[in-house]
Amino acid sequence: MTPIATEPPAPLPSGLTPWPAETAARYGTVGHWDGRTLGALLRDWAARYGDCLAIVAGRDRLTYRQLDERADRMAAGLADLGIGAGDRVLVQLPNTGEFPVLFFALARLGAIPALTLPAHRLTEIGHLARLSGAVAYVIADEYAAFDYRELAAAVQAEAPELRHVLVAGDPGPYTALAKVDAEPRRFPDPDPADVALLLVSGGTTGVPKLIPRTHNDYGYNARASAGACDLSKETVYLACLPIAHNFPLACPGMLGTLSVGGRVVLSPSPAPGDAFPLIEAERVTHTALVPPLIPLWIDAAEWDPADISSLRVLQAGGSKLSADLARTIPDALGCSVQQVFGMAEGLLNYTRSDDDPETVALTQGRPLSADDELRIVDADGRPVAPGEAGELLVRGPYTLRGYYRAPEVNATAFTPDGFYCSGDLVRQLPSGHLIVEGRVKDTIDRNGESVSAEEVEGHVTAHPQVRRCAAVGVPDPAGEGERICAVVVPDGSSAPTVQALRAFLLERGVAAFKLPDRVETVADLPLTAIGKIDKKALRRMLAERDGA
Ligand code: OOB
Repeated sequence: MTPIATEPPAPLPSGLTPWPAETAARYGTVGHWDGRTLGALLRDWAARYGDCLAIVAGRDRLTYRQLDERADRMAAGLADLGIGAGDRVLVQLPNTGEFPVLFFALARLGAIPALTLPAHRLTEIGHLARLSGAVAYVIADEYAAFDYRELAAAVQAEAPELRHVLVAGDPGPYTALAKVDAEPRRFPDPDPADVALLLVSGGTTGVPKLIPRTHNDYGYNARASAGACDLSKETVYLACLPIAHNFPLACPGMLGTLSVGGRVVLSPSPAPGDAFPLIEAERVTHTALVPPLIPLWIDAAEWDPADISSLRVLQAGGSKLSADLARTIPDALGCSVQQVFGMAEGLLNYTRSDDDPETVALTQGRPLSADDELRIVDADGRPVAPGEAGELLVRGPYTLRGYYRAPEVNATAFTPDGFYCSGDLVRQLPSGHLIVEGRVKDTIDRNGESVSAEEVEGHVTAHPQVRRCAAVGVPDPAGEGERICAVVVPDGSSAPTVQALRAFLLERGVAAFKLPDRVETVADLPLTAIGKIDKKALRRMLAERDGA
């Protein structure tokens, strides 16, 4: 098949860059896109699983039927405020019962939630409010010692189109979300091929971008994920990562669990103190974490009295899980581990329950869909030899064709034939499983050698005195390039010295040019809003330490 380099299709008024018509038709014919909206899906699930418990959040316990009815009432209430099809609504809620109700209420109206994370602040929210042209902003009153009503005042001052601020909890000067409630009525079903929601890009560089996801593609994302992860009516899924993130929302997360009649438990945070009692009380079977949280869970499991023996699968994704940590999970937490390499832009890779343990420990899974098209290319865009590392490009039935209102970014983030350039450096095994080697640009330029930060981190973390490590390049005082700085969270009272660490790596057979030149100790690594290591913040911290 020779792809013809054509101009990518122009975005629709909704901001969606559509798939080519023939491709869209094929995704429909093979059943990936089933033509149902997210709002219609909830109606079907309520018909099928009516009195089963769908959502547990604090004191809220909603059956499928109750969730369906509440979504209808809130949709009517939102419509009474003048919010309708195509309107964007900025949503910034923690994991509470209001989230699923609002999510489906907006879907029923054809209004489009832009899903921001509780950790976002004025820089991100102001930018996303302007970019989306949102007419409403939905917040909690307070969460994690932060008052979102004050943030709302600052955002409103910057974003003139923002007419409504709706507050879960004490509304202060704004409108209580609980009052957004009216007699249910039916609204015209939105076009399943159009935008259902906007996800925020997880990139650790630059300002966040908005990712349009359609009813068709997101429904498929959730349903296929539920299948690949063997979810069933018996599944009790604990959402402890922020529910606005793609991973707990639909990979398979909340939507995947609801699609098979399971139960979703929302935890206010991933801290063991919040999550463990819920696992015990609700007999949770599945949950998802980012790798930096897993050692905390393993520590807590040693002393926390809660019984977490119901847990069957821990999904780990969002950043690289080391093989060593993967191997310790079954004994330490009494469950199996599943690696998930995904992105808000679309493509998902899962290890499967029938993969052998070493494949689960060593790889980040294989693509979800038979129609995920992967290309692994070198710096010139040419396919690498099988098994070699290169940049992962992808297109498929749930991978975006363009960011929302971002023509300049789109010109470089996509190939002319519609592949998304992920920036991830991967290698693919003959089995189809991928190994993530790092980011294409997360390299340290040391004496003319390009060193993968991720590779250094893997070796350093293997040292018994190292709990976590992030490798970053710092300016070389003696020359043009960079030196390798290993920023280390010690395991125990002290980190290894730079000499000890270098000796340890040499012992492992690591090339001399990859050895850290410097070790910095920190109590904790700075994390992004979802809990990945924040290298931008780390570089700032090192520059401050160096008095630059
Ligand atoms: C998930 O989504 P995002 O959008 O927050 O971040 C995507 C990026 C990927 O491009 C990759 O660089 C990194 O996060 N990543 C991983 C990884 N999973 C994601 N890097 C190494 N190993 C992994 N397992 O993070 C996300 C979305 C859906 C499901 C799971 C994670």
